[in-house]
Amino acid sequence: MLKTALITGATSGFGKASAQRFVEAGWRVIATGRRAERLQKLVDELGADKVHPAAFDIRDLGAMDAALSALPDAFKNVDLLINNAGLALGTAPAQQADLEQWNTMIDTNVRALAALTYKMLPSLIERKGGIINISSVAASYPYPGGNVYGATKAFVTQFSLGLRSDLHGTGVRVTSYEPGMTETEFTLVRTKGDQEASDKLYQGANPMSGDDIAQTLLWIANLPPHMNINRIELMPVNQSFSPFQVYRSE
Ligand code: NDP
Ligand code: 8X3
Repeated sequence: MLKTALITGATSGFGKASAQRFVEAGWRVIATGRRAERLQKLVDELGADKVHPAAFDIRDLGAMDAALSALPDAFKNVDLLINNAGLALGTAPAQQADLEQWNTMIDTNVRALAALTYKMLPSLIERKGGIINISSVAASYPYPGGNVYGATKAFVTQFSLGLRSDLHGTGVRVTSYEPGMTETEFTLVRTKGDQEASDKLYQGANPMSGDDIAQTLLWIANLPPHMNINRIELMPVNQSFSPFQVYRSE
């Protein structure tokens, strides 16, 4: 029987590559994001019987409800929720940051993710489905300018582990997926469209790609149903850890 994945943030990066990989592997995909034309491209590429586009701003809970109510019969039974839509905004230290940017990250990465999960739980429990929450290495390793972004991802990781506890005995699997540097539109969004800054960050680093991420997400989804990956952390080989910073007075 065909399985169905609801993948948020499927217009770009991890989400788009995952929609492609999952459909290629025989899944149906509900693909969400604000950019409707990009979702339509996925439908054109992968087929209307395999991809259902749901264009809405994930922070708009009314639009989320409407999109869930409008799912066609063939896409109604969701087996896997991939909570991927998210963003970082800014790299300034907290004392110089923009409060609006903080609110946008909290509304998208935390509030919307929690709301969609809440709304999907009854059907995921009924189907013994799965949830993969896209967290980040930023959840565990603080870095200058990571402030609220890292904190939103720490929420995602801890929420995932809490869900594991609450869903004990239901058969529902939950994974906190915590990647490091991956070249997508992430840095372009973070820097408000600074292509040069994005290129500079990834240049020579051999970062992971959206498709690398998609392949591992598919691997997790296809594991035998008695196995649960609680947390998984990935980095490109060229990324690792640095020493603590130490401020020295004169
Ligand atoms: P992209 O910017 O390439 O993709 C982000 C996706 O999120 C887009 O499809 C975008 O869709 C969607 N999205 C953002 N805001 C909203 C919104 N308000 N409503 C609906 N959809 C929204 O970045 P990535 O693929 O890299 O990021 C995917 C996830 O991975 C994010 O949660 C990110 O934090 C996380 N991550 C990324 C890492 C990296 O190095 N790239 C590393 C670790 C984690 P649209 O704009 O069309 O609405
Ligand atoms: C994205 C990875 O290191 O840029 O979550 O915060 S990082």
